[in-house]
Amino acid sequence: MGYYTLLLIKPDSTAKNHVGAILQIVEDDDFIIERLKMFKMDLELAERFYEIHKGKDFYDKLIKFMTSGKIVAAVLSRKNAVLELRKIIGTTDYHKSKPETIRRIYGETITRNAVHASDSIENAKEEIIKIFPDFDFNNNN
Ligand code: FUP
Repeated sequence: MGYYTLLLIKPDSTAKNHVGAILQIVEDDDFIIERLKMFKMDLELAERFYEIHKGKDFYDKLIKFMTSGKIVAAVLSRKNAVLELRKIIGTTDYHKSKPETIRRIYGETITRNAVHASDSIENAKEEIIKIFPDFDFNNNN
C-alpha cells in the first residue's frame, strides 16, 4: 500500500527544535527521506492543502496555525509507506495516541499535534504534488 507518503513537521515542532528527533524516528522505522524542505506555508498553499476541511469548525484555527511558522516537508518512501507512517504518528487527537508515537511524544493539543501524514495513497500523491510539484513518482532518484 503506497510506496511514497508525505510528512509535514508542523510549526509547533519546528519552534521547539524537534525536527531532528522526528526525522530520526522515521529513519529508524526504515523510511527513506526522498525530498526535504523547510519553509513557511503561505495562506494560498495552506488553504489548498486543507481544502477538504473548509467549513469545519476547526478550519480557521488550523490554517492560522499552519501558517504561523516554518514547517518541514518530507517525501518519505518505504514499503506500505502511507500505512506505516500513520502508525508511528499516532491518532489525530494526540493524547489518545499510543505511547511512543510522534504525536503522543511531541503533540500539545489536537491542533498543535506535531506532524501531518497522508492518510491514503490517493491523498499522498495529491499532497506530495502540492508541496513538491516536480516530484517524479516513476523516476525519483
Ligand atoms: P489527521 O489526518 O490525523 O491529521 O486528521 P484530520 O485530517 O482529521 O485533521 C487535520 C488536522 O486538523 C489535524 F492534524 C489537526 C486539525 N484538527 C483540529 O484542529 N481539530 C479537530 O477537531 C480535528 C482536526
